[in-house]
Amino acid sequence: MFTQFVSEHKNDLENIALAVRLLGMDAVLKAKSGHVGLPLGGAELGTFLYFAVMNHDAKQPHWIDRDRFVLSAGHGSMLQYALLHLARYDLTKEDLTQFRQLGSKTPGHPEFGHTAGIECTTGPLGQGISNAVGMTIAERMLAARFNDSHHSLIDHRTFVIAGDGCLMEGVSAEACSLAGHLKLNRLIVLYDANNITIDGTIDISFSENVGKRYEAYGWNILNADGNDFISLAQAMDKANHFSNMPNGETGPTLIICKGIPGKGSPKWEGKPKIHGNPMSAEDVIDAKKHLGVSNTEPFYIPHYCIESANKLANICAKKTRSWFETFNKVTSQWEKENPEKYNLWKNLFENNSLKGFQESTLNLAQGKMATRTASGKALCELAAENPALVGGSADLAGSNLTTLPNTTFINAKDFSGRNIHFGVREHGMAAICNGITLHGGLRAFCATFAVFSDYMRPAIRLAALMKIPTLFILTHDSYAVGEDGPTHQPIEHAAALRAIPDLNVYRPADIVETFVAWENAILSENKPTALLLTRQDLEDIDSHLPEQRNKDDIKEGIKKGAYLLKDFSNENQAHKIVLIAAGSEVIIALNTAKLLESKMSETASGEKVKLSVRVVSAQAPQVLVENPVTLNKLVPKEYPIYAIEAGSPQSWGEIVGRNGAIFSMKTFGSSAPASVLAKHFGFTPEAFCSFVLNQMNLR
Ligand SMILES: Cc1ncc(C[n+]2csc(CCOP(=O)(O)OP(=O)(O)O)c2C)c(N)n1
Repeated sequence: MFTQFVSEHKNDLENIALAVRLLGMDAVLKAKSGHVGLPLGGAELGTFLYFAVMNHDAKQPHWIDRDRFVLSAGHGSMLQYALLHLARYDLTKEDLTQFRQLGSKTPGHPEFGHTAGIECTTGPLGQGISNAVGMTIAERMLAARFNDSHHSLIDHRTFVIAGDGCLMEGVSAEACSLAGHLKLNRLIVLYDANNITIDGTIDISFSENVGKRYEAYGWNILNADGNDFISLAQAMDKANHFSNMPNGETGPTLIICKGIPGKGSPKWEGKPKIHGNPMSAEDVIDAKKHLGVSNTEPFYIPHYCIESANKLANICAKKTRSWFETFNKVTSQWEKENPEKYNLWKNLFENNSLKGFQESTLNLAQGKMATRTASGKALCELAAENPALVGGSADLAGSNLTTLPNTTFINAKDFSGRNIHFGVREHGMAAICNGITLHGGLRAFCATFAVFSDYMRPAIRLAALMKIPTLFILTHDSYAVGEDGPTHQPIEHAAALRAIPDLNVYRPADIVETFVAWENAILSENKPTALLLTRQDLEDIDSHLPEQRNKDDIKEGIKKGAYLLKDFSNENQAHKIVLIAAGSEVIIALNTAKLLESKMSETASGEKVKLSVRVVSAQAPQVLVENPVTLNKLVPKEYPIYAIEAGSPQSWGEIVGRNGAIFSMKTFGSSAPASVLAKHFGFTPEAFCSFVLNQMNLR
């Protein structure tokens, strides 16, 4: 089918590839930076996908059943920008002239949410291809929910262009291994095997047989000449055959495309240096002449190239129209005969926001328990209301408490479940979950021990950068992991996560705070959330207060980062101080306040002093510092402020200022029972009390 199409339209495709090369060279030259290697060497790969293979429509860039395309080799962004422009997406020639300039639609690497037609932000190598695995999983899960023997409303492929760099990265190995295991035959990767990376030819560091490695993952391996449309089409016909097989029959496909780096530039063809930006203005003019274009004016595209692009883009758009005709027919039938499916479709695709808890559920959130247990309960409650929620853990489901009830784990043959076994692949898991969320229709959660968030960090960062609400559940959040020792006890992780812009990081102190954190996470539409949760049981804070907290205060508190748990006692003459804490240390702060208030303290000169203590619970100290009004109200500068957290101190400096101090951890943890470690590291009311008194020169 593709071979026939390409034979019929070979001239048009060649014209478009020519335009891609011209635009790529001009944009990189004008920007004086960027990567011209891919627009030159990969012009045929991109043109082939956008104009001969994919079902997509520039006028409907969010059409749910469009084929997804991921430029995993994001440094070659000008390849994609040129293709989007030629395919008539909302990207003008003027936009291309602004390549890499401030505020342009054509930033250095493709950015999701910024430029029409960009499915995900790429550039950190290996992430894009891993996102694509997630998109393919999402497609299969949605297909299992909506397709029947008569109609396939969800029926698309996910295509990737990846280079040597992407396939060297560990994250791609994790994700592609799972893709093979799940036999994701709708994933088709065009591997631009051009033998070069930045430092030279790949033989300096990369000598395995990539095809054999992917074959071992369970992929189909095909070969093609990356600069020859017919060769590409022949391979794609086979890949397409694989992708049409039923679930569980065959794996994804890797087409190893041997191409010539820098093709089109007589000076740079085949040279490793072409990866970056070596072409001078003269080199560009020479290349244009070599390509048969005598008008060397910057950004000039011959009219025949535009005509070819328009012609093939029109053919493409027709497929979208026919999908909508089927869609209208099928859904009006569902509306009458299958309201469950009809409502599910509406729920997943038309109501953008997910649902929070029923008020009554929040009231039931009571009792002593680990916040991971509270999280498990919250997740189950929310999953019952939100069919979009899907996900799992990196082989720690029993510890992270993330398995959804009343549903199954997906497997190669059956994607109707909502649980996913990611295996021990944290980085791949996080990137895959971003892909699931990016796909649309589903919201992914994933889980592991907090200490291993380091393994997921690049993907968590990208979720924040893309402003997508993927959920990261991170349990076992302190030294209180206990006997497993320092390798498993997070220290700097909370602070490191809080340092990521646009990531909601919540460290709840008990069951109610956990429920409220979960609700916020679910209602977030444009920020990912990381939940830091305890392994150990925590007291229900209400049981330590004279009266129950007001749920609205907690809800408001999470939005502003903190809320008041206990105010100063009314005693006149007392010295006022504020204690502030997050997570498992909140209860310590509360009990410390009681201790401090229960006795008279003494200055060095023997003067008696009475302390009056306010306690603030700060699930998100990084949010609190962004809300100066709340910060000043809850923790006024005029009082000494003492923070406590079983982790690195960095989150609290701005809050306590120079008049306060932070009780934290500056060493790794240790292997021992949690209760022993609590005493050893001083996370007890008695030790914190001594710390505070000491700081105030009191006894
Ligand atoms: C995680 C990560 N590490 C390093 C880089 C910097 N970098 C950008 S492109 C590149 C080489 C990529 O080689 P390849 O994928 O073969 O692309 P080609 O040279 O063929 O364009 C590197 C190391 C990056 N973008 N991401």
